Amino acid sequence: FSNPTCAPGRYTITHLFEWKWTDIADECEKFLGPYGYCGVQISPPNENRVVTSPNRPWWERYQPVSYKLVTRSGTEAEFRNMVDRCNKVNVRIYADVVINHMTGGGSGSGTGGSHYDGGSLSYPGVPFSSWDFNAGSECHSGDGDIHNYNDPNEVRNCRLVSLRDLKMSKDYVRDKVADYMNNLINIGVAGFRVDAAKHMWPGDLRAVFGKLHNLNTKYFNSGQKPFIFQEVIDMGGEAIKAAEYTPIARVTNFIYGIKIADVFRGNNPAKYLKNWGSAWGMPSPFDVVVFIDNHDNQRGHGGGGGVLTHFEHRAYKMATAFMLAHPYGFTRVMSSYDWPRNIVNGEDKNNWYGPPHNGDMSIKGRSIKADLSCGNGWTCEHRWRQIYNMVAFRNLVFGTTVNNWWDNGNKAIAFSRGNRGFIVINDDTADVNANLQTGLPQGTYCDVISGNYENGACTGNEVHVGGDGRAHFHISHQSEDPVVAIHIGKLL
Ligand code: LAG
Ligand code: CA
Repeated sequence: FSNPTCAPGRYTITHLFEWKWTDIADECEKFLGPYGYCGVQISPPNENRVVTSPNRPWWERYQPVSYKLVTRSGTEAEFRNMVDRCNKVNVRIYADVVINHMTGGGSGSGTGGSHYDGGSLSYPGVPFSSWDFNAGSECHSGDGDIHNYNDPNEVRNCRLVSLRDLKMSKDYVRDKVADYMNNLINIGVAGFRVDAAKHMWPGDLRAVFGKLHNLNTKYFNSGQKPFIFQEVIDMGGEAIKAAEYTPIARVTNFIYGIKIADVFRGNNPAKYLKNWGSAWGMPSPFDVVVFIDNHDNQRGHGGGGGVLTHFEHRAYKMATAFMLAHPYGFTRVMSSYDWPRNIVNGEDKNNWYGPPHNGDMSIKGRSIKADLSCGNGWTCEHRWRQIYNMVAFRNLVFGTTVNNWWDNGNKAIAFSRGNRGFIVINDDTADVNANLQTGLPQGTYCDVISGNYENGACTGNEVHVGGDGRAHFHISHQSEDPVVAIHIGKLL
């Protein structure tokens, strides 16, 4: 399950957090396909609890009510249409599956009209009843909630923030979950982000994944398995380790964004990135999905703050450029919406804010500006030139290694990817003014950070590589984008 199921030549996904299915379908055709993205991680597609206090927070989607495909993102028909249209332009859909638990306490109806009662553990839309949940015989924490992250049994059998914990050791539960995932596979999704994987036993996950069909041959070669990445938050200090899950499928690497934030905030000189990867205590590159931030830690949820986000755009763009230029891991670009941050005593009081919406609370579509960026409250980091051009860079240099490493002994670095691409990043407090070995063939290249290569001309800075492979780089430390990236696809 660790092989990304991208179409050939594509190596990065983007998380279109809280987007509508109709918008994603359009985005696949107009942007993600043409600009070389592999796929989209979508918000959970199954029916969830409708939370009105606060009013429709993003996190209501992490409280499943049933596996019907009806959410704020759209109907089942819209979902099917999106999957079909995206696959047709070689863009894959990766579904976020919430299978560890159902809702918290309370009762009501979900986004698809199904009834739920978290008090009596009744979910007729599946159906699940009290037999299907962990209880006192499995969870020994006293109040039924998770408190002690040093006790693996408690983390896996008790309730995460009071969410009703499914008894995944039961065949019936395994079957219902596998049926849901197989329904998505049959519709044409290419894989899954498995929510809260740390809160499920590796053996139970292995059993569920073992029931999964191969991908739909309407879009994929026969015999292809879904790509699975398990959300395991392992920062090193707890009983449960990512290594328990990597033999099953990939895991999300949360240490990555923390360490990268440290570097691009200038707290750890960039020169140390020379041996970035497993030497930094991180898993094998083939076992991980890497990202600068995700929908949780960008707002202080899910164990964390401290990561760079679109709010710190300068450092964020540098960090993302490094991530996409470096071969370590399978890359995911976060795509966010804006919200009015209100940090009081280190906590964002508005971290629950849902997506941009209309008066009736339906999700607002994104609008597109002349420079390809988004409006209507959508941040669309995946449409920032400094980011989408590095997605193309990554596609172009795939399979090469890091060569021609250079650093100034401090916070400015440069490296090539084989003889196909070269990047210089100046995170220092002085200009970079240097003649560097790029490893590239002689020619005039277009810097894809400062501009685009359009109709045979470069709208940004040109870089002249001589017959000896050397080129001169001047990067002001005051630049909004103190990065230059060139590759053989943009040779003038
Ligand atoms: C995840 N990964 O393991 C998701 O990435 C994360 O976004 C989910 O939590 C979590 N697991 C459960 O799927 C989010 C919010 C929580 C929220 C939860 C359920 O970070 O804050 O809890 O979704 O909606 C909310 C309230 C809690 C309350 C709970 C149950 O914040 O105070 O106890 O609902 O009513
Ligand atoms: Ca559990």
